[in-house]
Amino acid sequence: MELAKKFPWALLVFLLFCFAKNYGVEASHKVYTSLQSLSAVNVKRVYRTGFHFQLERNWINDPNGPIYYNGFYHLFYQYNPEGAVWGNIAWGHSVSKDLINWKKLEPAIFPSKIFDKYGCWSGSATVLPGNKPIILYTGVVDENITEVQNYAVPADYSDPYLRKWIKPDNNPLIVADESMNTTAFRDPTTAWLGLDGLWKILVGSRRKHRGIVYLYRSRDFMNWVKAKHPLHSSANTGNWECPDFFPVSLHATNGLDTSLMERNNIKHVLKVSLDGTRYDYYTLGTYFPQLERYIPDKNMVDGLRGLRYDYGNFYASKSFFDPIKKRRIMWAWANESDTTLDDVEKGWAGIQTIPRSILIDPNGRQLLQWPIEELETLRRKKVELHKKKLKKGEHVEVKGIAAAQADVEVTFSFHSLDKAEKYDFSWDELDTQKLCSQKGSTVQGGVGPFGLLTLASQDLKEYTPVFFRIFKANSKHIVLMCSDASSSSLREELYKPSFAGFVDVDLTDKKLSLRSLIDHSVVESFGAGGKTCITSRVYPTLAIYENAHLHAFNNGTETIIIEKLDAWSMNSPQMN
Ligand SMILES: *[C@@H]1O[C@H](CO)[C@@H](O)[C@H](O)[C@H]1NC(C)=O
Ligand SMILES: *[C@@H]1O[C@H](CO)[C@@H](O)[C@H](O)[C@H]1NC(C)=O
Ligand SMILES: *[C@@H]1O[C@H](CO)[C@@H](O)[C@H](O)[C@H]1NC(C)=O
Ligand SMILES: *[C@H]1O[C@@H](CO)[C@H](O)[C@@H](O)[C@@H]1NC(C)=O
Repeated sequence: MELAKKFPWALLVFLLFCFAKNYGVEASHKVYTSLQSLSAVNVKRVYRTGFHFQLERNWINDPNGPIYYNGFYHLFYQYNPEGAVWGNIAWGHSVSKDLINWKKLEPAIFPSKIFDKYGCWSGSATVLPGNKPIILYTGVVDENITEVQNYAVPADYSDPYLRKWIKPDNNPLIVADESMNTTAFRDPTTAWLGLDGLWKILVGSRRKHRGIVYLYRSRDFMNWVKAKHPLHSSANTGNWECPDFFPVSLHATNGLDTSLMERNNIKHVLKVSLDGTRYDYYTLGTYFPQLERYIPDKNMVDGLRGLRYDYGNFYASKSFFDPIKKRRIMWAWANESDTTLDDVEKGWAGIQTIPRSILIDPNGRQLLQWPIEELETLRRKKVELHKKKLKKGEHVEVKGIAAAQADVEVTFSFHSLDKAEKYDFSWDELDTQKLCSQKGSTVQGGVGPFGLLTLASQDLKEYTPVFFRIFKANSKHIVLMCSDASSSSLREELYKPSFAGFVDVDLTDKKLSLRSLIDHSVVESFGAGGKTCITSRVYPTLAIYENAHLHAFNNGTETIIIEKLDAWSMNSPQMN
C-alpha cells in the first residue's frame, strides 16, 4: 500500500479517528470512513489462499443468496468494491460450474436507491416456479442504520450468468412496525412454499437481549404479512443475524429442497449467527406450520450453550439446496485474524470456507459437515502412511507434498482408554477455548494430545496443531478437539485463539479420524467425520510456501497408531 508506506502515522490517525466514529453499530459494521475507499494498489501474495474462495482484492464478508441456475452455481457476498475494510457494502457476484473454479462478475446489487442508499446488506435467493430467481436483501436507508427488506430480479433470464439485476420501485417490500427494532431487522432467509400456498420467510432481529426470528408470509411474494408471533425467539442471546431455516431428512442421505418443510420423516435446522459472540449456532427441532412455530428438540439449547457449526473463524453461514446433486451445501465467511492495517496492506480481507455438504448425524443429535466431493478434483501428488506407531513424545513428518496447500485425512487408533486423564468437572464446559489453551499440544496427557501439526516451520518455532485429547468422566469419555493458533506465528499482534470444541463420538472402536484442509493462511478441520469442525486463520512467518511442514504427533502416554494417513498436494483452481 503506497500510502501506508509513505505515511504510516497518517493511517494510524485515520484508524483512531474511525474507531472513535463508530456510529454505535455492531462489531461487524465498524465504519472506517477514510480507509474504506483506499483502493488496493499492490496485492500482497504471501497469505493468499490457493483453493479457498477469495477475491483478487478488497473486502468480502457474508456469503449471500447461493443458487443454481441454468448450468451455473451463483455465489453473492457482502463486498466493498473500494477497499480492504468493511464499507460501501454491495453484493459481489461470482459464478461456477463446480463450486471450486470461480469467475467474478460485476457486483449484482449496489446502493443506488432511497431504499438501499446506505448499504445492500445480507439476504437470500429463492428460485420461484418457472425457474425464476429472486433475491431478498436488507437495504439500509439512512445513517441511523434503519433496515428494510427489498427484492431484486434478473434483468435477463436468458443470461445464465444473471449479470444484471433490477431493483423495482415498489421496494421496500417489508418495513419494521413500531413494535420492532429498526436497526436490528435484517438478513431475510430463502423462502419456502407452505402447503397453504403461502410463501414464508424469516428475518433476524432482537428486542433488548432477546434474539428473534420474525416470520412473514405472502401469496404473491410482493405483499408480506408478519405472523402473530415470531417463529422462535430466545432470551439473553442478543441479535440474531443471518438466520437459516431448512429441512433435513431423517433417513435419506440426500439434502432437501427448502420448500419440503411440511412433510414426514424430517427434522428442521434453525441456525442463527450471534452478533454477541460472532459464532454460528443451531438447533434441531420441529416446525409446526399451522401454529407458525418452531420448537427445538428436548436436548437442544438456543444460543451460546448450543451446538455450533464451527468453533473457529466462521460466521454468517448460508445454505442452499443443490438441485443437480440433491444435497444441501453451506458456506461461511472466515474472517481475518490479523489487524485492519494488515488488511489494508494486503489489499484484501475475508475468504469463504470450502463449501460443505450437510446431513443429519445418524444419532439424530447433531449435523455432520463434509467438504463437497468436487474439492477432491484438486488433489494431486499423494503420500500415505499405514500402521505407524507414535509413542509418547514422537512425531512423524509427512514428506513429499506441498504442506502449505494440502488435504489430509487420517485415522488414529489406540489400544485402550485406561490412561485417559480425569475430567475435572470444575472446568467451565462452555469455555473449551480456555481448556485447550491450558491443555495444549505440548502439555502431555494420557490418551492424547495426538493429531497433526500443520503449517509447521522446520524448527517447530511455528505450528498450528489440530488434535484430540480424551478425558475420563465417570462412566463415559469426553473428547476435546483443538485447533490451536497460539504458536501459529512469531508475530505478536495477531488474534491467535486456541479454538476448541467437544466431539460427541462413540469410541467403542477406539478410533478417531481427522481431516484438515491446509491452505496458507487457513486450516479448516473436520473431526470424526464432520461432527466437530474448526477453522483457524493463521499467518506464519517461517512456515510459508515450501518451508511449511506437516507432522503427525502424539504427546500422551498411550501409544497412538496412525491406521492410515492420506495427504495430497492441492491444485489451485481458477479463482475469480
Ligand atoms: C437519526 O437519529 C437522530 C437521533 O435520534 C435523529 O435526530 C435523526 O433525525 C435521525 N435521522 C434520520 C434520517 O432519521
Ligand atoms: C436495537 O438494535 C440495536 C442494534 O443491535 C441495539 O443496539 C439496540 O439496543 C436495540 N434496541 C432495543 C430496544 O432492543
Ligand atoms: C510434546 O511435549 C513436550 C514436552 O512438553 C514438548 O517439548 C514437545 O514439543 C511436544 N511435542 C509436540 C509435537 O507438541
Ligand atoms: C474475526 O476477527 C477476530 C479478530 O479480530 C474477532 O475477534 C472476531 O470477532 C471476528 N469474527 C467475526 C465473525 O467478525
